[in-house]
Amino acid sequence: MALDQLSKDDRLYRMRHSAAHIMAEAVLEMFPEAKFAIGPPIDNGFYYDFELARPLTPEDLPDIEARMRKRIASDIGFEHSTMTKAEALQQFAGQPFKIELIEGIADEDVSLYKQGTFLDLCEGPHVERTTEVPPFKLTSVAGAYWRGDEKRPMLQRIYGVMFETQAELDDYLERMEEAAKRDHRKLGRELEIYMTSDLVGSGLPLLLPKGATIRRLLEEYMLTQERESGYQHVYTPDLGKVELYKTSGHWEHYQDSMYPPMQLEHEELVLTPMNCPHHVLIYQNKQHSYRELPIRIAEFGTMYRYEKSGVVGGLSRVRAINLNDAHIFCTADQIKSEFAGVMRLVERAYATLGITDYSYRLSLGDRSNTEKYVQNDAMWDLGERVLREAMQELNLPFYEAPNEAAFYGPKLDIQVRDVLGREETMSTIQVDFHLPNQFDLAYIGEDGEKHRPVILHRGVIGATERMMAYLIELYAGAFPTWLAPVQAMVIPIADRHADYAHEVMANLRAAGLRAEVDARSERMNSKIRDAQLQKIPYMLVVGDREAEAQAVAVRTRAGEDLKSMPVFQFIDRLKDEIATAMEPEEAGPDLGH
Ligand code: TSB
Ligand code: ZN
Repeated sequence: MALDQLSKDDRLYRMRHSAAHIMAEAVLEMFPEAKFAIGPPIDNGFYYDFELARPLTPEDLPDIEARMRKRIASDIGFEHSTMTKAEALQQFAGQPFKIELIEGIADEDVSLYKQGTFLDLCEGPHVERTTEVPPFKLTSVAGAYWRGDEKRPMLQRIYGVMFETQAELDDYLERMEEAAKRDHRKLGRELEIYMTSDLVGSGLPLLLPKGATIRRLLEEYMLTQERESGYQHVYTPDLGKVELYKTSGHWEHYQDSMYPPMQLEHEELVLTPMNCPHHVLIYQNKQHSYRELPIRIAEFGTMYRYEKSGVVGGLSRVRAINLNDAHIFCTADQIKSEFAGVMRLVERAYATLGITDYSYRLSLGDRSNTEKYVQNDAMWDLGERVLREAMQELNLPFYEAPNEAAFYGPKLDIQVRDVLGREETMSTIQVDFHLPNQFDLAYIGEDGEKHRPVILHRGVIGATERMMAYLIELYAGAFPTWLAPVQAMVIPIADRHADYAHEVMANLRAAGLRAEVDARSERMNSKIRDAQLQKIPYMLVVGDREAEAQAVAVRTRAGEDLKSMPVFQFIDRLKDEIATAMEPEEAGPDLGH
């Protein structure tokens, strides 16, 4: 079929798929011993996985590209054929990954495509001739496990991007370049927000003073909001006995994500993968009457999860997670109003943080997967119904995702996208009828009898690490003043102004603001530039005139000159700005305040 008659998606699918084959042929020419795995089209491009005698470097990519272009220009056809499995096994002798794929095919015959010297096991479809392949670029090499399984060999994956026109390709590459500038891993290092160390381990970032300031500000903000909303804060240890997690069900359904037990004297301890069991025990510490409910137990709790090494990275997916966690113990009648209360907290926090681009995902359990999810259809039905109704009553749109629930119940997740467009969960509200049963939780009802409470698990700003990664990228490091680790840099014009500069800094600090002095003997302009590069909101330049008038000459990081003003006036101005930012007009949907 002629390419131009197909839908754009079909055309791009064939083109990208064909480019993957052409890339494989180029790699075969460079590495005759190469072992081939799979090479599918993906969003924006394609990849192919290989096992090669040496690691590829980015410098190899132009060479591979040049070989591909030569093949594309030669206008070679893609030829389809079939053979029996037995023939295919012979044909692909010495290609262990292809052999494994052939063995996994149910049909008698297998489908193949050939272009030039490269024959591949493949269902197609492809373009007819190599000249139909449009502009592309190879972008990176990464490690990828065969079949995504970390117990299988690690292969090398070459990624390419491809669009129908050069303009679309250029546009995409430009957007990626912009995104790379905002990448929180790059900015996190440059702005001294966090570091990592091989000696500590992957997924275990260390927050530097500036990162610690941001995290503390996020925590203080949420603690205030939660106190106002009737939450009680607790502190619980990062360890617990295996027994505890056997009771809760984590041991049975969540063990893959847990660190192995530590045997000590006569105890077996694990790092907590979630805070719920500890909070449940706090609820159980005394008897509760229906009049006390809902009881909202909150903690910035640390959870330790064994996330696969391939997926941890920067701050967005870590192995020690500091979660803005809470467990709400309530009656069945209170679920919806508590749910709405959490939504209000989320809306308010997002408005303050400047997060506007997000969607609601109803995350469901796969009931046939009894390893991952507790088995109890009635419970799943009820949880899902409650969440659906709660969202409908709030008039909030949501989409559904199978196999994304917690092991104990369905969740309503709030999804954001990182600079590269990858979706991740920031906030979550979960309905749980399971843990209350496991721990035999009760409250005394109006009738004087024991009743079972429900637990709502929730994270409003989610994990502080993930939130920080998101905010760094959202603001490209230029945090709003209330969240900026350093709000004002005082810059003395000459050494003789250093004393006055320190006086200004002390005044700002006494007013609760975060200020520093750049006392280096650099030129003033280069100090201003450095402060701008550090994305510090205000630069306060001080010389003879300012010292005399108890003033500061104010510049913003955007390059605006606000001229000279008395120190106290600058302090008032900053405090106003912060107060306004922290009580924004609520933009989101009306959740019935
Ligand atoms: C909300 N027990 C509940 C809690 O009470 C719980 O732990 N839920 S969770 O497993 O869904 O995790 C809560 C949130 O933590 C997620 O929504 C996500 O925002 C964040 N999170 C989970 N794993 C990671 C990770 N590896 N790195 C960063 N953040 C994570
Ligand atoms: Zn929980």
